[in-house]
Amino acid sequence: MHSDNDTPVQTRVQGRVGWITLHRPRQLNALNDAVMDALGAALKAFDADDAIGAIAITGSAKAFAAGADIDAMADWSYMDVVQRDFITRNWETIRQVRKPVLAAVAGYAMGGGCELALACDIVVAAESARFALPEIKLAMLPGAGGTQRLPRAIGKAKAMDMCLSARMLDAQEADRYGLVSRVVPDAELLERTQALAAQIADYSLPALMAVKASVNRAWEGSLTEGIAFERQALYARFASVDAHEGMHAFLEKRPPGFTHR
Ligand code: CO8
Repeated sequence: MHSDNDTPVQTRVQGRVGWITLHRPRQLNALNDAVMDALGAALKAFDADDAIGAIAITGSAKAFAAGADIDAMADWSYMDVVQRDFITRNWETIRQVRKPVLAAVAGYAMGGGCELALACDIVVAAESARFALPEIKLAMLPGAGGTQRLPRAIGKAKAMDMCLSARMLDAQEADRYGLVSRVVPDAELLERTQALAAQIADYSLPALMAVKASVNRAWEGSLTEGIAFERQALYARFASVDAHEGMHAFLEKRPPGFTHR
């Protein structure tokens, strides 16, 4: 019999989709080092696996993740945080994954849990999903990219409101503000995310990676730099057998047979 902490992250493969399920139910999937290490390892393994075309991260029906593990952090000193390389060691892994990463969010996505969703490429939210960056209540700050990604996602006015007042958004508000990609009924969350991930995983992988890298340029940099990056990514598509196959298949009114998936 395993305790919760023996399996803080569970993985499974469905078709070409690699699923990662956060599994610390008693702590609402609070993100401690064990969870983040296991999440980082699972992401790296799926990113390197030729049989996987897209990755999906989920939690439980009650919580995607309730944030960084407050119990673990409460007595850390500044030096503890610096020495364990608190953020870089795993949150940078999420940035380095080149395949599309989907978040399937039900229940609480708070603090680091909301930041984890923000770090994913597509967020599918169940009706029950709740998003907040409540770190201010702890005299902390959303330090896993939250103060940077949230304003980019929903604009400064809404982001300041969430970060300074700890305002919690329900799924419909999060959808309206652009924090999530789609809202689905709770009972359909995994099935709908699987269908979307499987659809994406069926496309040409180098094309998916090029699109992801280009959209991230828009997210991260200037328009001029982003346009230049996008142009090179587009030109590189013409060196790809899949792009020629995709266009010819359209002209010949048949499904494409991509070589690189
Ligand atoms: N850390 C540790 N334990 C937690 C956390 C957490 N973030 N959230 C919940 N738990 C534990 C509770 O202590 C409780 O444990 P116990 O049963 O032993 O008392 C158990 O989970 C169930 O929680 P509740 O009884 O509180 O459940 P409720 O349904 O009443 O409330 C809430 C659910 C609203 C989600 C509530 O638990 C809550 O407010 N949690 C804290 C949310 C929060 O403040 N998150 C931000 C944390 S700070 C942060 O994320 C910093 C990010 C920057 C660095 C990121 C690096 C990873």
